[in-house]
Amino acid sequence: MSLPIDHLSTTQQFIERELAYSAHNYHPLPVVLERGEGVYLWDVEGKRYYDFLSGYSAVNQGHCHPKIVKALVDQAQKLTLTSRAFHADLLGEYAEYITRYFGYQKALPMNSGVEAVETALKLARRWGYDKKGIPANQAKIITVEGNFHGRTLNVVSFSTDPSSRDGFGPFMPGYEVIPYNNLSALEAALSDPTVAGFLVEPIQGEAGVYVPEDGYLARAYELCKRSNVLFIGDEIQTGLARTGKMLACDHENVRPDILILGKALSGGMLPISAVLADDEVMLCIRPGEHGSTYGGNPLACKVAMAALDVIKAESLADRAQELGIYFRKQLQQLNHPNILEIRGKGLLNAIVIRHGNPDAAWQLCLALRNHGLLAKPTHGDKIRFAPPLVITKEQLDDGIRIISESLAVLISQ
Ligand code: IF1
Repeated sequence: MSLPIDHLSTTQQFIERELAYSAHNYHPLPVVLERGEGVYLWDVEGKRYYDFLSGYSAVNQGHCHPKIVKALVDQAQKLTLTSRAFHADLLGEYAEYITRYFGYQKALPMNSGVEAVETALKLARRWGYDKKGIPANQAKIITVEGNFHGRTLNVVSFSTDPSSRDGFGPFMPGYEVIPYNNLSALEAALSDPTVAGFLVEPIQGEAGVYVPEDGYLARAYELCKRSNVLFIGDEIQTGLARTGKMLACDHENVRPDILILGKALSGGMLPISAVLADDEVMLCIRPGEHGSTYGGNPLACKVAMAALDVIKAESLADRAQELGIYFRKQLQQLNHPNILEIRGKGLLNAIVIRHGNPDAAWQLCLALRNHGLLAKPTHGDKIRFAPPLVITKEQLDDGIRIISESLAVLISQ
């Protein structure tokens, strides 16, 4: 017999309602959040948590950053959307701002991350035909195992994760998937003259914060250049200071031919993504050939400029770099028998836990929640730790204390 709904806890009531009316395409941790500020989140029962997921790195600037909120509110009262059928005053200003910020000639604004990935892939194909001279409909893009670039049918066509892909066929042709962090596989794949682009995450997020060997990106870039192939960097998750540099590719002084940004480009306010490239690539797409109703809207332009401003004004890349080194060192020093591996760069980190029990990472995340810290398990045995970059050393120490206390839950298993 099911209890009447008012017998359930507040949290449970919210969860039941969501399950009743919202599609079941996620399995969230049982916590219902209603407020955020900086590194903190509060649930509907008033309990406070450290956010160690940061909306998958969308809130690098911290929740509800006052400067970004102000930009949002001010612009929302003035003009939000015109469509690209007309010019709007802020697009030029924003495009100038973001291209100077990252050192590219042109920007193409989109909304979600995966739309920017799609845009980059279309650009690479078009460049392949117009500039490289690949015969019609034969352009190929190289991608890597363990990739995550979003959820559209095209992008899941080259996913190697069965839960992203299975049951969604038929799939888009034109992709070759090679092992990640493997330069000889890349070199072999690049020998095909129909290859237009190489799409890669500088650090793989979904795969469990998988950091390639030092030199991989730099050498991969060189190999691409040698074969006249575009290096396409998906920095949607790794970019915008998360890994201790403005871009993760900066660690190896690689400048992607096509750079893809999203997530923290709005600091969590609304979906804003962008593709950056030089004219030789970007101007291959001409009027009418690509676009989006919301892409480049005035509200997004204003919010993105504020979000980028905060990253520089608060030196978030340097903070991530320093605190990341400190965080991994402190975790190492716990010397915990149930932590098998600690990896990451800047404040994009993960631990691999010993798992006699396939549910261990989930149970650890429940324990972390009980102790006041929210993190997300991936692939059963990995937990990602990626707090907002505005976190202070004291708050990070407190987080480490919670992690250390919560790990005790694994000993009893
Ligand atoms: C989900 C992961 C993170 C991304 C990279 C493109 C996109 C993403 C490198 C697409 C999105 C998300 C989306 C979210 C889970 C999540 C995720 F665990 F799946 F891998 F962050 F780590 N490129 N990542 O990481 O961007 O279209 O979503 O704006 O899909 O459940 P989007």
